[in-house]
Amino acid sequence: MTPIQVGVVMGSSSDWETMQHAVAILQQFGIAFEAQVVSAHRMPDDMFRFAESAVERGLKAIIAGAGGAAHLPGMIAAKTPVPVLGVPVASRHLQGVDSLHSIVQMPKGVPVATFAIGQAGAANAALFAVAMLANEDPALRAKLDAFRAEQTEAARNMTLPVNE
Ligand code: RP5
Repeated sequence: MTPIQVGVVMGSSSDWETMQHAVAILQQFGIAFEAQVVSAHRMPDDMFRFAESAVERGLKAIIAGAGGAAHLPGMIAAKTPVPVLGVPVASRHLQGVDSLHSIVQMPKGVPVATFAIGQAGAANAALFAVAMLANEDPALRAKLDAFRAEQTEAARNMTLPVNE
């Protein structure tokens, strides 16, 4: 079995609607991953165990999504040198601006790569993880190139009602 390369964690099952878009990209590229709920506030000991074991379990990147007081990505980054990619989940009252600020404003020395709020951020975090892994994997790089080429073609084929 291929060893797990990417860990996907989120603060609540309510984040799945957003975070499934990260998982879909990892599946599309055939990346071995694990996905689970790890709440910074409701299960802090589990969060530390997850972060502390990331290196020995061979994780190359961790995609962490959270909403509101979104401390999960930053606290995981505080406990592991494995790169953490943070996804701000849109919150009910502040539409994810709170999540974005919570994730992006890390103190110097403990970085979290922070992506856009919501679905685009989740998908892009996974694409970023793929790009990192592709540095050491020519076959994966070829898949990423093909993905980009298809995307370019789709954009070129876009039409506007005014021209039809
Ligand atoms: C955060 O609180 C989670 O990441 C989630 O975005 C938010 C709300 O969680 P639930 O109350 O829906 O479980 O920790």
